[in-house]
Amino acid sequence: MDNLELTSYIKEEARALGFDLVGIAPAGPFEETEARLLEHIEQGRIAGLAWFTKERATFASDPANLLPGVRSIISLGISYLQDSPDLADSGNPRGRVARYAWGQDYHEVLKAKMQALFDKIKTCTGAEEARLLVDTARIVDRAVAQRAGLGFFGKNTNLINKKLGSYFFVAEILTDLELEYDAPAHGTCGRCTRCIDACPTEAIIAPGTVYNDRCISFLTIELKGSIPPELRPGMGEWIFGCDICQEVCPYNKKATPGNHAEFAPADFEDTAPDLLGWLRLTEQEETFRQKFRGTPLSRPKRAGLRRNIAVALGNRAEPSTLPDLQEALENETDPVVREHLEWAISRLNSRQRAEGRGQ
Ligand code: B12
Ligand code: SF4
Ligand code: SF4
Repeated sequence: MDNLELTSYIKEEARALGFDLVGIAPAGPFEETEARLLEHIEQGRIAGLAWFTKERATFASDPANLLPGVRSIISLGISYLQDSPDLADSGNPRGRVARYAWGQDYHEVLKAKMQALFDKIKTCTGAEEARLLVDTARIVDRAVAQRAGLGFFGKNTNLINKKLGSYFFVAEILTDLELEYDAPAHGTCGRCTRCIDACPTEAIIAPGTVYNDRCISFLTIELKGSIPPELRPGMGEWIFGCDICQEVCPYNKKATPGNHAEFAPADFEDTAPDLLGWLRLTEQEETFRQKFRGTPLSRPKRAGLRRNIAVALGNRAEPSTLPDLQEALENETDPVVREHLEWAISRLNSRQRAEGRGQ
């Protein structure tokens, strides 16, 4: 097979394995990316992720650090958007879970698909060496995907594909094979600023610049310990991740859902969970593990999820939830969760006092 035939074969096989997007980029250093990352770190915009150091940023900006002799990067994208039903009122307040976390852990799903693709490539080329990467932060997934033509950077920093919107994961295979390259993607948000205006914690401080430690995604998933009290009201009912800057995006309003079974929830009720039900469910380590095994929701651990549920209940501040919150507080031993439950109770009490004064 010549380069052109091999490139077409890889793209066909990638699509057959379920990838919605595939593009090939040359593997030279990402100099602009490095400059942006270093500036990001210097300005304190990635605070909270201890592993995100200048050394790592520099390493991540040259694919040859991961695979000496690398020539091409096969960039892959897969939609996680699902058609979803309107949920009936459950009686209890509901929380919200970001769409990317509705189904199975995407790292595992994508790794398996990439391995299957590389096995095919190996069979027909004899290629031995490759690196299969997804979300490792040892390479900047979005910068690679933009270079390979998968999408352009939105002002909310997400990569946008004109057909799929931004609800898609990206991953890549580094290889020493010589392939035919795609052109980088270009696109624009125009004068739209909906994501910047809608972000409830003002995490998007300028087009293309997100302050990590203000982002609800970081606060609910990555942050260990206490959530800064001044950011809690903005978190609304999000208990895992946040989709607001994507939900308001015009490109997502007309996006075609991938409806891949792996990213569909086992139960649609869990996409907007009954907060009191989940407060009870997460009381025991064993029930927590059974329920969330193999899903992204196991990441913040039981205490992290309970902490987030407490914030969401505090934001709803519904008087009917007070007995459950008090009972949870009596039985809770984790000091961080206790403090968030106390915060939720104090929000309920202030609301009741305010309503009492208004009568
Ligand atoms: C750290 C991280 C986070 C952090 C910081 C996010 C951030 N915006 O920086 C937190 C925890 C907040 C987070 C949140 C989310 N994340 Co995240 N995250 C990452 C991770 C591991 C590294 C990203 C990074 O390096 N950030 C630092 C900044 C400076 O880099 P960057 O935003 O990628 O931007 C670079 C380029 O893309 C470019 N660029 C970016 N924006 C713009 C804008 C303009 C105008 C220009 C010119 C250039 C440009 O410049 C930078 C350097 O080149 C990547 C995986 C990976 N290995 O790359 C996933 C990744 C970016 N996350 C992803 C997802 C799905 C999310 C969430 C949507 C999850 C959720 N629903 O809660 C949110 C989105 C929040 C948001 N608005 O960004 C996907 C994004 C897919 C996509 N279509 O864009 C990724 C790629 C994971 C994956 N493999 O699929 N994430
Ligand atoms: S994910 Fe939510 S908190 Fe983070 S930048 Fe987008 S809207 Fe803001
Ligand atoms: S909401 Fe508007 S500004 Fe934000 S990413 Fe989408 S098109 Fe761009």
